[in-house]
Amino acid sequence: MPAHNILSDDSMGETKIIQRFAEVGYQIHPDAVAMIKEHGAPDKLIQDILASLDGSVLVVKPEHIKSRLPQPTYGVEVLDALPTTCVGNYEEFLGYFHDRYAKLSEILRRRIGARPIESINLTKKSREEVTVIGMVSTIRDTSNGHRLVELEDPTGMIPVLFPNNKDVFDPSTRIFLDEVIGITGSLTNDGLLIANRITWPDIPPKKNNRGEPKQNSEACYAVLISDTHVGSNTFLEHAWSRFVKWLNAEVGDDNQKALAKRVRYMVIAGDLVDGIGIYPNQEKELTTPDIYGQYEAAANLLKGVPPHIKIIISPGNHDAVRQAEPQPPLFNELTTAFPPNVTFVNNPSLVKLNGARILVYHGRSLDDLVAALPGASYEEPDKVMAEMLKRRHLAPIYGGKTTIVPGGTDHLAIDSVPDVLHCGHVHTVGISKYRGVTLVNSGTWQSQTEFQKSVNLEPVPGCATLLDLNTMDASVLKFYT
Ligand code: D5M
Ligand code: FE
Ligand code: ZN
Repeated sequence: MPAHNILSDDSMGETKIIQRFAEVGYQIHPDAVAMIKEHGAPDKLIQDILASLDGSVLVVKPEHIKSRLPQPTYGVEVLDALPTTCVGNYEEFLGYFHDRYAKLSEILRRRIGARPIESINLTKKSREEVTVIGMVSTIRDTSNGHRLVELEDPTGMIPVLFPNNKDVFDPSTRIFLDEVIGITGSLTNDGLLIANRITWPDIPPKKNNRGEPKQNSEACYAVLISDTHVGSNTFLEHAWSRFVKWLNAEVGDDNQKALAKRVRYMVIAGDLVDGIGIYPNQEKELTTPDIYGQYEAAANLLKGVPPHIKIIISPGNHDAVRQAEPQPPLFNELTTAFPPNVTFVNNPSLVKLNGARILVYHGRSLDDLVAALPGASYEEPDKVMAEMLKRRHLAPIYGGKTTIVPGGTDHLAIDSVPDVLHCGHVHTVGISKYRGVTLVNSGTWQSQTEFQKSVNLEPVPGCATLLDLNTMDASVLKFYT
């Protein structure tokens, strides 16, 4: 006799399920048992199935169960919104940094006990180990080779010394100005904190970041792409049309076709078009030298995607919206030709697809991070993306190539942990997991431009990333040979 599960009144064991059907004269296929077992309300489901069966049925099969389950709908939920206006004045800058501090210090505080800087300055007890959380306001090297960092919080400021004879943190990483960190160390009599340990806000170490159960248990995929650069003469039309054929299940073996039919979403992480006047002499490399024409061409390409696939488009630095981040969605006047299955969102944007939370960010800050982090490279963009999660910020370096709109809110702080972080911009492909979060840089559909050649950028074009929205596992599909 199976024990009754006191933790959940809804759960039902296999034996019980088989018994329920046997009592009324039916056998049941093991796959059908598994489907009932996984269901949230098995009792009601069984009643429903039994009521639907006619006398001709001997064995209850998965299709009998399926016919009683609600047909899944594949919606797009956009979880963020942008402020309507921003002047860029002093108060807004102040508000922006206050918000950054508030969000990131809260995340740190949940992980480590810490004291306000003011209380430390008042006590100035020597040799006691203390922890403070603050925003980095200055970084400099002292004449004898130590590193001196000033940390600020709303109560005050404290100088922190990183002795050059001690590895306080991994030498492959760096502290950036304006980031919020925790420092544990000992205080000297004159109020200097000698750092022993540094803590970044980071994300929880174990995979259990997914808050909600999957919405549909049937196989469901998203294709993640980026940087199509439509309008450029280096746009790879041939690779694109192979991709579209694949999505329409017109190519490949039966397995490939079955897989393609399970794709419900396409997410484009910016640089949909090549734009106008983005880099010197760009006009010589455009097939469509008109911005409206470029978006119209992009719309026509997307009309080839099966209409049941929901397409989410976030802008990038080549798109015709403001450059400073967060960028608003593409304006209506640019999007009239697009099919109805397209949703335009901000850059960055958090979208929920089939219960999975995808943080989409074009990735301008990757340029700043690659330049600043020792060992970082364009060949492994996903490794650099992990730094964003570690710092809980999409653009941890302020004042580089990435310009940020100083609205009162820091929209680039990663305040809730996504299931997937999807970027583009660097035109290379990288997939990995960081503490259970899937990192994807989805590459480009543009071959190397003259400009990229001059800066030694070797793109990885014609790839789409296939993301399983049940497991969050990602793999690369190649359409360019
Ligand atoms: O950016 C594609 C890639 O090219 C991205 O990694 C940045 C790099 N890039 C863009 N502009 C420059 C300059 N001026 N110097 C060096 N590298 C650059 P995209 O946004 O598609 O143009
Ligand atoms: Fe690009
Ligand atoms: Zn870009």
